[in-house]
Amino acid sequence: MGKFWSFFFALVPILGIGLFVFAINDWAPIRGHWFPELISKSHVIDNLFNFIMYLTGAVFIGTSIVLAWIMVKYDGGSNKEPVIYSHGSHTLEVIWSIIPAVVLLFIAIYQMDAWANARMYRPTLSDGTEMPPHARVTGRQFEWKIQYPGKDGKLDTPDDLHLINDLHVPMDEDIVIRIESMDVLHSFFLPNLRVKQDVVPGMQQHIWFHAVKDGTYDIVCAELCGWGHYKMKGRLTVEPSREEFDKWLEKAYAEQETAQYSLDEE
Ligand SMILES: [Cu+2]
Repeated sequence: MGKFWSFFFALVPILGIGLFVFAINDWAPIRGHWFPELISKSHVIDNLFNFIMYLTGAVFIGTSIVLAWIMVKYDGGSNKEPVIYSHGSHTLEVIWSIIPAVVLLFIAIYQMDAWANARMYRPTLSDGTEMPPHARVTGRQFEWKIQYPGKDGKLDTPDDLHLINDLHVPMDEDIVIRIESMDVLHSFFLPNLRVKQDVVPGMQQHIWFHAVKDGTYDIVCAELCGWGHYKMKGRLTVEPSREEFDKWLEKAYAEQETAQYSLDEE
């Protein structure tokens, strides 16, 4: 009977690993539970994620095999050898402290690239100055207000375009976005670009990315910010070129002006 329980508990890692294999390969019945399509030029986040996952995965499989083997080998029902009391092994303890310390140190150094890319290397213009924001995204309960600088390239001037939940950017360009909050903590999350940043009230922060595929993608809030948090989602449209983006901007601005005009008429 002891053997039954040994195998029963060994099912936990087996099912756990199975779940991962199904999710990574996008097999039924757990389709769509892995990363969404990557459209960022930089693969640094995915590489870091995969590295840590395969490392911890290997440790998990190794310890699970040892655990199952110990349960079978020292099963009380079939093992008639007398029990040995051990007070531990100093050498073993030193070894299993040093190995994780070295691994953690390695990860700490290995991830510096990802951190620097996301937080320190803000894209610059050809003359070396910081790239101005392409748009300002302001989170508030429960929507993303988006403000484009318009033709003059400056925010908070009369030719600005104001939209809700609708962010357009050109493809194959470095894009800087200024993010702010009007009320509580939100988190601006672009899953396909692997960009996620808490939006802190009172702070002006910048995020940047470089999309290499056009199309429409999700903007979501990744911070529980109130009862309507679930519906705080927007749309990111990556336009195939700068010309397409300019065309869209002109059209959207014209629409905004007509809308205001007819409102005054009434
Ligand atoms: Cu939110």
